Amino acid sequence: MTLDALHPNMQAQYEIVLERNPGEPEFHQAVYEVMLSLTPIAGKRPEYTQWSVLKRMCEPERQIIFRVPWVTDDGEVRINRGFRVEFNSVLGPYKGGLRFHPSVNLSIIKFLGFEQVYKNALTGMPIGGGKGGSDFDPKGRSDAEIMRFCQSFMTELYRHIGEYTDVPAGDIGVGGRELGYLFGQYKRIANRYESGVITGKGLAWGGSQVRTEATGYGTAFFAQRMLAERGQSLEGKRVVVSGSGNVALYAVEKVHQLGGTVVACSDSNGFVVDEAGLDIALLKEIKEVRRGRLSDYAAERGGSVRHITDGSIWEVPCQVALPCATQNELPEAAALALIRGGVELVAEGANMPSTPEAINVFDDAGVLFAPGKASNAGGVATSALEMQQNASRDSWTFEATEARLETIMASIHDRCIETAAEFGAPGNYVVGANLTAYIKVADAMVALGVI
Ligand code: NDP
Ligand code: 2IT
Repeated sequence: MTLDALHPNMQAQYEIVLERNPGEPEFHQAVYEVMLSLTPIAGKRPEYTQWSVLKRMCEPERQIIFRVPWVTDDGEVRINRGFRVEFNSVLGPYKGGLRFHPSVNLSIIKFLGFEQVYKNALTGMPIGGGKGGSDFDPKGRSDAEIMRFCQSFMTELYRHIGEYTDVPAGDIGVGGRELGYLFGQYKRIANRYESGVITGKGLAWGGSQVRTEATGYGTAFFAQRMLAERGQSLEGKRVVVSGSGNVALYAVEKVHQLGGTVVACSDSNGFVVDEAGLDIALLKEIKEVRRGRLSDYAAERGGSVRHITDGSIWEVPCQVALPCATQNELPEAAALALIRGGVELVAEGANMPSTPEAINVFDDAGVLFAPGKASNAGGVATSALEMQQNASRDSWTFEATEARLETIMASIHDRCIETAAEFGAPGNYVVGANLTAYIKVADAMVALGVI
């Protein structure tokens, strides 16, 4: 991430971001990646890069940090920190997930919120961008502890959110169970059944078909479209997916439905290699129902499955790689290992899993690369479909909703390709995604004035 790589018009602005946000490396990284993509319009299209637009884009509209006290099953008082960064509402209410993970801090929530603004713009839906969460670690906690934590978290958050204001959803460590407790507490405090205040809800209480599957399915649809553009498909491809949470599981499922074979996935303790192709039913049972580990998968699946705890999943040879775990999980050395293993395409299911150095390696080697803000946008797009169903008190079938998701992913793909070609970077999905989204947000910010 060198200053020299940025267009001269961007350098001073990036330096200000560094100065105003010390100690926030993930946030710096996310801003840098977008600024790098602005080169084709910097100096040429002043209406998009004028100081105030970019400067305002780098400053969240509102940042909320709060104490979350809760009591363990043993009667101990614990204090966590809660965050909600309401980044940009020029296109619609703030929209973005909540992450519960011990690594959460302001830098991580700001990078995620910044990414979300552009991702949400790419979906074509009327949603702004925000993100939140807590440094709470849900691992090993009982249901009752999770519930008390969620209730305490919402007791502060409720005053900041609303169907027309800010609409949270899930992210790492926040799934259907947590969203249920969060929505329940909101409903109780607000004394109204405001379905559209949270997305990712259960099907019995206002949720949408396909929202659970949407991010992983969308990532696979996006990869399929990238291949189709080159007269290929996922059929017969050897695929590696990192992570084994919500996004990873449904990426695996859709890749299998599209004829590919996923031979490896991971969690924070290691990865499994299953040459016959991962058994998705067993994986879902272990991860979603039992909240177990990949070591359980290896033990129960038997055969030649290997559980490896001292290496990198990116050493497993594959043609398609879908990083679906967390930020910066795919550094330069991993990119080089993937290339040695014959990778042809990388599509990000996670947010910012590849470092800038890794992306350079893929570029130089001619590997097709899709950034998360394009390829994982299916989750938030389906959240917007959930809001649409809630607003009209309707619910759609699985088939109809999945068809909408597939169309949205195709249209994001095609817009990226068109914009990249228009601005002299044909086939570059990073430039295509960042410029498409940036121009959309910038246009709206100019139209709405200095606010
Ligand atoms: P989950 O909590 O369901 O799963 C996360 C997975 O990643 C787990 O397998 C977890 O392993 C692994 N993981 C998380 N943090 C780390 C870490 N620091 N080191 C190693 N492994 C880690 O989260 P999701 O599947 O929802 O999210 C995965 C990624 O996708 C995130 O980047 C998220 O921001 C992004 N995303 C999620 C969307 C959604 O709708 N849920 C939408 C778009 C993007 P372990 O269980 O061992 O911790
Ligand atoms: O990163 C993401 O896009 C999400 N975690 C989903 C956000 C949402 O509001 O559905």
